[in-house]
Amino acid sequence: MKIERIELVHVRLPLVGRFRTSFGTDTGRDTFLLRVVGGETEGWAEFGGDPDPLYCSEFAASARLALRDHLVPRVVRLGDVSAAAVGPAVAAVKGHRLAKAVLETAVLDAELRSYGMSFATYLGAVRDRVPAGVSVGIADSVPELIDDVAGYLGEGYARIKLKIEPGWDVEPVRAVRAEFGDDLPLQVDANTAYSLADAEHLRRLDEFGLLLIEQPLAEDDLRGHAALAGRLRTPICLDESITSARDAATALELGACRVINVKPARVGGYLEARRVHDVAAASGVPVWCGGMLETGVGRAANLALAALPGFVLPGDVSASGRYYAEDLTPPFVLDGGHLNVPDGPGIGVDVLPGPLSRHTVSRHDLYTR
Ligand code: OSB
Ligand code: MG
Repeated sequence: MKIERIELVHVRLPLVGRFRTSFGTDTGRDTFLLRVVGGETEGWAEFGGDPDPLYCSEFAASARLALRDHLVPRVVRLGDVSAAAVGPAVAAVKGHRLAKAVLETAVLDAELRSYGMSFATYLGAVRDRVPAGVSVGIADSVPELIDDVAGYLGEGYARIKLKIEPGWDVEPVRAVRAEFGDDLPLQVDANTAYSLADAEHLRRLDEFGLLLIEQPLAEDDLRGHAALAGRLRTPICLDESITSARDAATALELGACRVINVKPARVGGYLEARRVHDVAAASGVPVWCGGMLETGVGRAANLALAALPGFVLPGDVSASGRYYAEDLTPPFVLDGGHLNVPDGPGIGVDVLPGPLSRHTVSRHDLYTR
């Protein structure tokens, strides 16, 4: 494919409710879409980060610069561009995985649309629907949290993840267990808010039969996670720490985790995400698909990934309505606690012009031929 144009569309959508984590509170999603036009085809992808470097070091403005000055020129220079060639072309640029991911994904969408293949087929999906989990933010009080969880369970969500932080951990988990019972698939996510000195405190979570505790310690503390794993019965799952398939292999070798949250953006794209899946599967380690509050554009591709055989736990891939009153694509809706995996060409959904224009802040060309 010869690339004719790469356009960056800055979008901003209000969230239906605020989303609080140990690192901040979001009331909206402020990100950008990349549109790659080539020959007879075009592809879309969503940047999987935020305006602030609080979840990871990258942020929207850093990604725009990385794309404009370093990644797009290297890819366009290839002439005939394929998704498989994007990674090697940008490998000399250190880091900037979220920026690399959005570029590779947009090229992949364009490429797959040109020959009518879905992401699901391309990646090796083995399911046409996946169970939906939901990530529940920190609430102002335990009764409000119980209301939030009850609402999601009423909608049919198959698994609940509670965001935790010091001061909001044992009590909310105890209350959710007391209200909804021991059979509810339940897990927690700390987003790096603890230190190894909290090991005894975190051990108090063991009595609640959680599926896992996600990223309790700093992202670069694999040794600490391995030490903590020796003191907890609850399996440790890593999110922020895993930025590549090599990281995954290292973390498993060190005993730093027993489960991996795979986020395509965090590892540099869907091709590397599949390699993370393969590394975990080779060790019999379960993985699940994480989320970054994506619009339908990012969600569609995540659903295809979540349909791979090693994704044996429900992911943070929820219905559009959990995030947005109006999505940028036809909304993803729950069907018996599941979401259907798109089977149309590329990501399998189209960006809707009306919603896109209502939520667009600005558009810029990063490249025109
Ligand atoms: O740590 O998994 C996380 C959202 C933004 C940034 C980081 C995380 C999350 C979530 C929500 O937990 C996942 C989602 O529903 O998209
Ligand atoms: Mg997480």
